[in-house]
Amino acid sequence: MAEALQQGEALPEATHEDMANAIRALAMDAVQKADSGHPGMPMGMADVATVLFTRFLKFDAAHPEWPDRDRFVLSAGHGSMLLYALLFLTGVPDMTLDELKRFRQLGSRTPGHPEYGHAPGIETTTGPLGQGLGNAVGMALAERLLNARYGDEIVDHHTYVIAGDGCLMEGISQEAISLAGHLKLGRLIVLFDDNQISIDGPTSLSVSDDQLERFRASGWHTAKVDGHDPEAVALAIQNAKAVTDRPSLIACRTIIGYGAPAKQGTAATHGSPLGEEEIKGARERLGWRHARFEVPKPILASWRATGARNAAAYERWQTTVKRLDSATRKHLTNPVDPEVRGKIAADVNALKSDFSRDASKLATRQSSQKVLEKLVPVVPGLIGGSADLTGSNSTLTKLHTIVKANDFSGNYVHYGVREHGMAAAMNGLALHGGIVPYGGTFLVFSDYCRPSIRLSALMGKRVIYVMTHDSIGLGEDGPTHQPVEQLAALRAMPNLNVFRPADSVECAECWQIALGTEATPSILALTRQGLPVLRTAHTDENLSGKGAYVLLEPKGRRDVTLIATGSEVSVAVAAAKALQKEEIEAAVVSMPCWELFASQDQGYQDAVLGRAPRVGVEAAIDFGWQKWLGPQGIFIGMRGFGASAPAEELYKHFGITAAAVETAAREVNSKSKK
Ligand SMILES: Cc1ncc(C[n+]2csc(CCOP(=O)(O)OP(=O)(O)O)c2C)c(N)n1
Repeated sequence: MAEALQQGEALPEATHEDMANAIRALAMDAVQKADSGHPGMPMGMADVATVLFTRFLKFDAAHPEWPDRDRFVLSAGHGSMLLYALLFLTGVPDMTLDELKRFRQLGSRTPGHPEYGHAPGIETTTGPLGQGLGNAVGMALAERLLNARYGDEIVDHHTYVIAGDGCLMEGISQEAISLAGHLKLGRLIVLFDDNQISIDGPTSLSVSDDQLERFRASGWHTAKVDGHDPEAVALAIQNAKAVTDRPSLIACRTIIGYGAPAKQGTAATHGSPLGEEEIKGARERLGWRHARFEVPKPILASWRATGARNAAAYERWQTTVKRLDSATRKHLTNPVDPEVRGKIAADVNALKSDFSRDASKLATRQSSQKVLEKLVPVVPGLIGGSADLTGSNSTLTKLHTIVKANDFSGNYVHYGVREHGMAAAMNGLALHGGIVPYGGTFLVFSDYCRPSIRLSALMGKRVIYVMTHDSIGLGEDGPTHQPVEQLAALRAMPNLNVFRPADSVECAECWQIALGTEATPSILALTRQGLPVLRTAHTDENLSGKGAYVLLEPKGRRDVTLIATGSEVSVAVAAAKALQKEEIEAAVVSMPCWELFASQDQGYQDAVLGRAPRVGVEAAIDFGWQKWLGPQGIFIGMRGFGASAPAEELYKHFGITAAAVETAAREVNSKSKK
């Protein structure tokens, strides 16, 4: 048991070694108690982390949400006990010794890998290797963007990352490193746990990169140190901080499982408990004579002093920030406050009214651009971008200026052809706070972003993915570029709103929802091809907000319900009109967001879907559609990959036409009468 500290008690200062060993002991003990986990990395990086926290990291354990704190990202998330031990030792509220004892147990704040939101000080969810590094690039970018807006007195901090061999082997690391180097993110400092071990054994089994050369080639400052020499580590961090025009990599040569007598330096320490014998030996070797989970008073006191080291700086910052007017101050942490929400609603309604009167066809990607033209000045911290498809995604407006390495006053990022890096960076931008990121690519390349989209969803962050060219409707680029299974795959992901607006009016509504939804990321699946306006009668109500609604209701009975999304809603409307001539009364349900519709009460769902037999229309595969169509329903859509041809021909070729919908409607209608 850690002994309770009395306030003001004078205790001798603990040595660096003692403080680092406290991390090692807690990691060994917690992993052993849980009977699973990764002791090797926390034991190996304990020295580096101790130097970083005791001498450099600007944070205040009593106020872990301080917006101007340095960010610490544990990209090598399997080493979660390193982070949990640091948070406990420095005195972050909620991270108690009991939580360490409940490592990896249900409902604890200490799950197997660090999960954002489980305790303050966990800056991001890590575990999928490389993602933390990608997030950190976004955080470091956020810092510069907000610094350009708020000034040095309000925003002036560093982003530190611990990344392992695994993080650097992952492809995403290349995108992240390259983007950070290009943007010259000088306040990003990566501490590479250069222990030359991964799960299968020595890294020489699978990699021979010269990591320093690799980072240097992307414009980074690099250094190499003995990760068990605290002075060398401190000097390297100090030097890295002095290099302000480039991000820094410090390769810290460490011994995985440092202190474990038989296992240190081997993959055996990576992901399994060390075992009682080995732990006993490690305690002896490290000179740690204390019981399990015991941190002696002087050592804990030194750690707590580290946690309180910046208390005065925090107070000073609080005084400074009070000088800002209240709206600007609020936007630093909450860019879409109620006032901004009100402005968005007013602008969206004005736009919807304009759109509803416009007879010309417009692709939803273009409608989206028009929405952005209105909202860019309204939403503080709205940062756009695209992975080199700016013109195609229509993500840039006349009101944007470009973010550049030496000028962060802009609000649009050319992410380059780095979809995965963009998505991970957008997570970092959102996690940092003060920023609402959106970024574009083709919907088919959502697959390239998917691991990061999953983390936006898991963490519950407002990241807006503008994914255009959302079906065979993109035409001639062919099946490599035509998404068919992506909508279903994205809809399978929990806590992700997948929007597929049918026209400009719905597009404006979907943007409004995406911007107003703080704890859920959004996909806006938008067309390349022009679409007619279907919502010709203006209403202030955001009909897309319920996920689906009746767009066209027959006057009398309903013989059939046609359910469609996006570009196929107009196909359904055409079919409904044709069916009426045959006295088949068809309702059309537009369903821009399955997830929001599924969250409505049963009464609303029943009212919208009705009792008549159903036909679904979407230029994608049918996976998931049964939920809405029932066993008797018919789906009109794709059965396999697309083809290269003009869009209109493709719709005919694949049988996604009003005529096909009419035939299906006749069939379900006559079956229901039998
Ligand atoms: C994307 C991804 N792939 C695979 C894994 C499984 N995994 C966890 S740790 C690890 C090895 C990491 O090696 P290294 O970064 O050197 O960590 P160390 O052995 O030094 O702790 C692997 C393959 C993962 N967590 N994420």
